[in-house]
Amino acid sequence: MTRRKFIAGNWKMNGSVGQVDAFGRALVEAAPSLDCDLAVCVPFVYVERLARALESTHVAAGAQDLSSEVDPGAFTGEINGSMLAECGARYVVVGHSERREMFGETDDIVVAKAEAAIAAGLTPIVCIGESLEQREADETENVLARQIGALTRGCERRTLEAMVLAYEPIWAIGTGRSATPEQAQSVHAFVRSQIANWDATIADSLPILYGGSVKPDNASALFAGADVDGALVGGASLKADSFVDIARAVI
Ligand code: G2H
Repeated sequence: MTRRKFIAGNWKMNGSVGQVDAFGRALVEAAPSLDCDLAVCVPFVYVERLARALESTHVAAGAQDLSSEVDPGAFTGEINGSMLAECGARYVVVGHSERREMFGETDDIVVAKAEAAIAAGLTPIVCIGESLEQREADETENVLARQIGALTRGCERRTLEAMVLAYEPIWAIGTGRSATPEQAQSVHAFVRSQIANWDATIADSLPILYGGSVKPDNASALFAGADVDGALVGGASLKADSFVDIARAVI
């Protein structure tokens, strides 16, 4: 199956009103020439503003987290998927390694958040990946198999059919040290085979993004991998120019 490439930005805890407005203006201009799916996941407070700025384009706005609680209630500080959808979000990053590591998100929480996203009509971009210690100990495939197993066991079928996966080796995140195209393709093929063991049809259509120091100068080599369906881009998504250049690297 031919999978359309998908480039998603993850601004992390960066940005300002001015930056959102400038990004929106640049993308309105560039979007007609970009032949791929696109999304930009920004801090909660900017989602609505970005969604409005991009409404004339095929570029979606998204968030970087959501509550695992679906219904409104006494959950101080939490934001649920319906609120994000009402503000114009179409995607939400779930289980980024920064949330797993710094905020104690377990595989079970990641499953619950992916389910909550789907319940609200959002597409979850679910992140998986190994640390440097795990890679050096030859544990990469075990770690990924555990993370994927949690998803295939815990998620409903409709969630797995709709989700996007992002493979982000933790050692490549924000370090300037990307995985090589060969490393990325080999892990993506493994990830797809793990999903195929559970359901070959879903594995075939599942978008698997690569994340970790993707930049305009390494994007096209990464995208050449048969199982690399695009990228989740952090630092290089903060400027419209580099985000657009990455999207132009799609073959
Ligand atoms: C990995 C990625 C975005 P960066 O976290 O999710 O960030 O491209 O800055 O490594």
